Amino acid sequence: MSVSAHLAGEAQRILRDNDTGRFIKPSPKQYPHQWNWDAALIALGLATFDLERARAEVRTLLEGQWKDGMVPHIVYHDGPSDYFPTPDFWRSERSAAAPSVPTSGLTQPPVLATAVRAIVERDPDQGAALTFLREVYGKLLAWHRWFYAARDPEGSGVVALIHPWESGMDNSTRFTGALARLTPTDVPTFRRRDQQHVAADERPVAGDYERFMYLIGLYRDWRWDPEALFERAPFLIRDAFTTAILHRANEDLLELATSLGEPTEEIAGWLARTRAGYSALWDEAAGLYFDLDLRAGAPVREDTCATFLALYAGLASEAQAARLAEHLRDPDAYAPDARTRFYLPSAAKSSPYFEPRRYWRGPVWLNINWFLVQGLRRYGYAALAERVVNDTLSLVARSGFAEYYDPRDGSPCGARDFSWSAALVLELL
Ligand code: 9WN
Repeated sequence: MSVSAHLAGEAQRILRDNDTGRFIKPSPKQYPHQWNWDAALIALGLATFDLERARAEVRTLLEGQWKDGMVPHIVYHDGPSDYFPTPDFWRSERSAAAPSVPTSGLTQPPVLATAVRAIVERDPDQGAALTFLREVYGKLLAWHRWFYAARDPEGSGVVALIHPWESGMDNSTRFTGALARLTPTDVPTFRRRDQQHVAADERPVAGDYERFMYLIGLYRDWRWDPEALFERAPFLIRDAFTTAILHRANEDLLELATSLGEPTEEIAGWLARTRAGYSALWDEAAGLYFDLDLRAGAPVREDTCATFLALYAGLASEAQAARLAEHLRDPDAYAPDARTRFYLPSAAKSSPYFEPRRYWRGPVWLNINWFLVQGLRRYGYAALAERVVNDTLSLVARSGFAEYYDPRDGSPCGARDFSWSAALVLELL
């Protein structure tokens, strides 16, 4: 059997093993509920071999959609487990917009419309594909509308996060400054459960967790009301990463609208708004995109993998793309050298905060590699894209489908048999 056939078989097995019957868990033990961008990435992978299962994953995630359009970051279909926070920590029911199934009160990067487009386009039965699309289209549109209304009420074109978890890159070095400025008071009592399955030095530090819980405590007291959150959240960052994913998802949504004969003006308006606003994040001297910390009133001058998502979204000019590609080839920043052997460290090696095994502060994540490959191909950097594909496949071949990897030696970190690692390898093969 070829290496590719073996990897594909293993990847499919992991997705099947993590399938609860209703949704696919991100990993066997560490994450027993349905997560938002995990479900979208998993659906993309499923769409390579089981379209019906891919459609089911999308439908199940959308069961958690709030009445105001938000698709939450965790859906607790089966109630509490040994994962913390449990539903009673979120108290989503304090919002009149919450659905009947318990959920978190935050959202996550909106990859879903991109996955739906792949599911629709790959279906040889276009009649069935359009029936599915009609079922979910309005829900995707409502979610994107919510993003612009709730997280960009000022119309800047760049959506803001109220919690690091919304980025999916929880303890990224780009949040270190904003988290350090918080003074957690009246933190609800909590006990971390994440270190029961994963080594403590591969997880966020105690100070970060305390701040994650402090923010949740505040927001549930404000009944998860989007207006209050945008006005009062002590953590409010206009995020280059989520905005790039949203922009790309809007390109896909526009295509889907066209195939249904639905109006496209509103989506075209969002695309124009983000295209205009995103350029304000570019720092010409650094040659990088930086988030904007609205509470500090200053750019977040941290060099992380988030900067490359502008390629995935087509938001960079040719000249900006060339600067980003140059940066990718710089061994002091991201390129493999004596210190690291694999693309793409999640934070630049030059960052004082770089930690090669600690979660989003240095390890390689396969979803980020997948976004990067799409972006490099989009701008014609084929050789660099192939290098990232090769690194991704060698990581998996040597260390299995881990949640993340140490970029120095490729050893596995975090959870094992991780669903999106499996799904995206299927996409890349
Ligand atoms: C909090 C499920 C999720 C991913 C995130 C990743 C991690 C959760 C946690 O796991 O976050 O949402 O408990 O650490 O950071 O990107 O969606 O795989």
